[in-house]
Amino acid sequence: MATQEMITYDKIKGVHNIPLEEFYTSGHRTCQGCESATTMRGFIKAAGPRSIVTGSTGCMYVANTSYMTTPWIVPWMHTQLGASGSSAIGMAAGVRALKRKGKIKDEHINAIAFCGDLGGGDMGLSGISGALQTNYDLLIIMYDNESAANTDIQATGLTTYGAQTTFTPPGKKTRIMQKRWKKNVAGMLAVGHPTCKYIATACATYPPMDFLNKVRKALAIGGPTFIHTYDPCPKGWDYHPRYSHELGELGIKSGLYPLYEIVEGQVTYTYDARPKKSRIPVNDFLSKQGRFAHLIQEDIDYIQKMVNQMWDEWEIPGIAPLKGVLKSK
Ligand SMILES: Cc1ncc(C[n+]2csc(CCOP(=O)(O)OP(=O)(O)O)c2C)c(N)n1
Ligand code: SF4
Ligand SMILES: [Mg+2]
Repeated sequence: MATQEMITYDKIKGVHNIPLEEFYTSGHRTCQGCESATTMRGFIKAAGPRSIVTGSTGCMYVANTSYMTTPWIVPWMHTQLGASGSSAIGMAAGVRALKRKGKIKDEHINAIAFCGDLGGGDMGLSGISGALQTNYDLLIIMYDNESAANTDIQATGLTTYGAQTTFTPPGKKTRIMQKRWKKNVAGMLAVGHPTCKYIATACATYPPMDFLNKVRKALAIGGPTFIHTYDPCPKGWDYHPRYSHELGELGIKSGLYPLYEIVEGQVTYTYDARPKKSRIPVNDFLSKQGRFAHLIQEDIDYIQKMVNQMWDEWEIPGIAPLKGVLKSK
């Protein structure tokens, strides 16, 4: 059940349709080539000015609020590192109460909360789960740069296998310290939250317009919704800032980052990596980043094997890590 009048948006068909108005403007201090900043700029462009936003601690808080300045043009609040879910509920409940009491006009207001992969995917997972079980109109965006970037690139549950971080330095005795497979946050939330109206994964710049339209779709559907974005980070991933867009595209085309949306239990692949020929070798993605420079062929083969398994053997490829049902005994 929607909690306020629904909003409609036009589909953004090409670059000429992208709104010119900016609500995340200049004046931030993110690194050159920061894809998470593009995610911020994009989601609020797609959502428009009748939006309120909270963001949990991380690069997208610290670099965007230095020295008492901010690039946010819409009302924006900082929330505690693990609190994106609860702050989303608070915002949506506040909007509902103010309208009920006649204190604000009865018009649609978007409640959007964002969090990083550590803040949302690890620390704040329970709060997000709670938010997705409400009937509030809210959207949570988890921007995933695959590390606790703001505190100098520590591994999180979403860091790609094998990556060098300050928590997982490659050594002489142990070549690989990051031995966990990336946590499947969007898939986990999708299979466990029947109240959640829309779940998607996205990348700010690939395929063009896709992320913007996913944000619009989520907001138009209302209900609790969730989007996980894959955000190349030049500092943490160790590459020249000019290649951020290219790395996002390579991550998706290699099959490492499944791109899809789920509406009412129905999956649509935005980039269909199920056919083998649509997947490029994972090494085309890995070899362009310093964080994987220590990998040897054996490690690359292992990552390729795991990615192939995800697309060829999972019951719902790239989303639900089950391989089917065994005959009962
Ligand atoms: C409860 C709590 N623990 C630790 C910190 C220190 N801290 C601030 S930002 C951050 C990393 C956040 O990582 P992520 O959510 O992935 O966002 P990113 O920095 O990558 O943008 C940490 C550990 C904090 N602010 N609050
Ligand atoms: S460290 Fe990464 S996520 Fe943080 S501002 Fe720089 S590029 Fe963006
Ligand atoms: Mg992060």
